[in-house]
Amino acid sequence: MAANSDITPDFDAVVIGAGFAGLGMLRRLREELGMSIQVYEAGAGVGGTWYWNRYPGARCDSESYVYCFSFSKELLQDWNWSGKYPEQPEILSYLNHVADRFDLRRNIQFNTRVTSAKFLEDTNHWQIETDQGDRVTARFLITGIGCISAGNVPEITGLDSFEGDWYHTGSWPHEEVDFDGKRVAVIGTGSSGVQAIPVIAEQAKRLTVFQRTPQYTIPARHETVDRRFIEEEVKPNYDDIWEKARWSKSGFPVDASERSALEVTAEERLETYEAFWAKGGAGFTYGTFEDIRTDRRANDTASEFIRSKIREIVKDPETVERLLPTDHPFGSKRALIDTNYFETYNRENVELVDIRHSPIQEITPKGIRTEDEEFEFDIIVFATGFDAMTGSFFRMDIRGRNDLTLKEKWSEGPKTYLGLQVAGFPNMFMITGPGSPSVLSNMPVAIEQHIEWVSDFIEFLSERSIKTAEADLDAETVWVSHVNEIAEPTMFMLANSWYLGANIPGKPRVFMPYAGGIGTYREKCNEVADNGYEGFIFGSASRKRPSLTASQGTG
Ligand code: N01
Repeated sequence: MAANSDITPDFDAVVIGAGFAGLGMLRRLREELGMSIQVYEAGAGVGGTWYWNRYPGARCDSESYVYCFSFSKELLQDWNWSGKYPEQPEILSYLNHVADRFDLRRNIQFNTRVTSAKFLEDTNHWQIETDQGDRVTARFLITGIGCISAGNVPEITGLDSFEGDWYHTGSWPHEEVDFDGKRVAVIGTGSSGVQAIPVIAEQAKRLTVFQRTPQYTIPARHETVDRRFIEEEVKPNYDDIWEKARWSKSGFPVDASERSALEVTAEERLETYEAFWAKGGAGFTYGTFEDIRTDRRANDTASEFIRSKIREIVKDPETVERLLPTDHPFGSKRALIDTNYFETYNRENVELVDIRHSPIQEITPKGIRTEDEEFEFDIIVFATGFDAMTGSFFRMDIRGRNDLTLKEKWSEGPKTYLGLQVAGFPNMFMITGPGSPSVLSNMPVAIEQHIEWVSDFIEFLSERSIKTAEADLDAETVWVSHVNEIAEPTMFMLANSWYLGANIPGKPRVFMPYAGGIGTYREKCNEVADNGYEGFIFGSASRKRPSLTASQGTG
C-alpha cells in the first residue's frame, strides 16, 4: 500500500513510561529537537522502577554520585545525595525534581497504560491506544518501559484462599506495610529479597525465608555519603567521571582489573578478595580479577572465598549448609550487594526454608505448605522477580508491518538490532531493550547513551525528510548472534537466571542482554551512525548491509 505521507500525526513521538528513560527522552526530543511529545505513564507519578519498587530496604546498587542524569551540569552541581547508595525514596525525589525542574509533567499523562501500538502502513504512523480510551498517532514510538518491570508472581495453588495480606516487591503499596508483631514469609532471595529480608527481620515477630537458590552476595558497606569526596573529588571532576563511566565496561568510573586470579599467589589472591570484601560494593566483581567472569577455575577462587565468608558469618551449621551457593558460579546470576544479609540468619526470629529440597505445595488460608511442613503467616512477600526484558513489551499488543505482533516476532526469544530496533517495526525505538547492555551496567549511563543515539538518529532522519527507518533483517540476525557469541564464554550461561529467561516457565532460554560492555557497545553504535546508519532501511532507500562480526571487540 502506498504511504500517504500528507497526513500529520497527532504527535511527533509517543514515549511510553516516565522513569529515567522516558523523562530523559522527553526532555531531549522536546528541548533539543523541538518535537511534540506525548508520554503515557501507568503510575500516578514519575519514577518508573522507583515508583513501583517501594519495598523495605529498596535502594540502588550503583553509588549515588553516578546514579543520575549527566545532561545538565547545573543539576549535577545542585543535587546532593545523602547516602553512598541512593535509597528508593530519594531516587524518587530526584526524578520528581528533574520532572519539575525541566517542566516535563505537561507532556505526561499519568494513570494511563498503553494497551496497543500498531504501525499503520498507509500513513507510516504508529497508532497508540490506552486503557483510558486514548487513540493517538505518532511518527515515532519510543518505549521506556524498563526491562525489569513486569512482576512475576508464581502460580502457586491456593494463593486466592490466603486470609492474610500478600505483596510483590515490584508493586509495593504506597502506604507503609506494618510488619510489627507479624509472622512474615518472604519467597525469593534475589536483589529484592536480599535487600528486604534484613529490614523486615528487624520489624517482624517471625520471618521465614523460602529460598530456592542460595546466593553469593557482597557487603555493600552502605553509609552516609562522604561529603568531602563529593565536594572535592566528584563535583569539580564530573566531566572526567562521566567520560570514564561512558567508555567503561560496566558504566562506572572505575578501572576494571586486568589481572588473572590464576597468575597470582594464593596469599595475594586472598589479600585482594579480603580488601574488596572490606571495601564492599560492586568493585568485588570488576576490581578483583578479570577472569573470574570468564574462567571457571578463576571463578572458583572467588566463589569459594564468598562461601568461606558465609561459613564465618552464619552461626548455625545447618543454615550455613542451606545458604552455601554451590550449583552456579559467582556472577552467573545478577551480582548482589547487601546490608547484613547473612548476619540476619543469626537472629532468633529468622528461619530459612530450603524449597529446592522441600518445594512449596500450596498456599493455604493460613500460610504455606511445603512438602515437609506447614507454616502460618500474616503476610507473604513475593520477592520472586520479573518476566524480564520481554514481559513488559508483551503486556501491550505491539504490531509492526503486515500486522505482525512483537510477541510472534519474539516467540523464540527477542530479536533486535543493537537492542534499539526491531526489523519490521519501523520508527519504533526501545530504550534498554533486549540486546542492549543496560541491565549489565549502571543504568543511567546506558539509558543516556540510548537516548542520545536515538535522538541523533531521529534528527538525521528529519534533516533528510526520511519517513521511516527500520532495522534490516540481516543486521538484526547478525546482532542477535553477536549477542549470543559474546555471552557464550561467560559465567552468565551457567545459571538459571532471568538473563536467560529461566525464571519464567516456558520462556525460551536465550541470553537477552549484550555482555560486551557499555564502552564497546557505544563504539559499535557510533560506528553504525558514522557509516550512515548502516544496517537500517530508510523508507524505499536501498539497503546498507551490516558489517558487524562477533570478533569486533568483546570489551
Ligand atoms: O528478582 P530475581 P529480584 N518459587 O529474579 C525466586 C534488579 N534489582 O526482584 O534463583 C520460589 O533476581 C528466585 O529463585 P531462583 C536487578 O537487576 C536491582 O530480586 O530463580 N522461588 C530468586 O531467588 C535484579 O537482578 C536492585 O531459583 C522463586 C527470586 O525469587 C532484578 O531487578 C534491587 C520462584 C527472584 O530473584 C530482579 O531482582 C532489586 C518460585 N516460583 C532489583 N520464582 C538494586 O539495584 C522465583 N523465585 C539493588
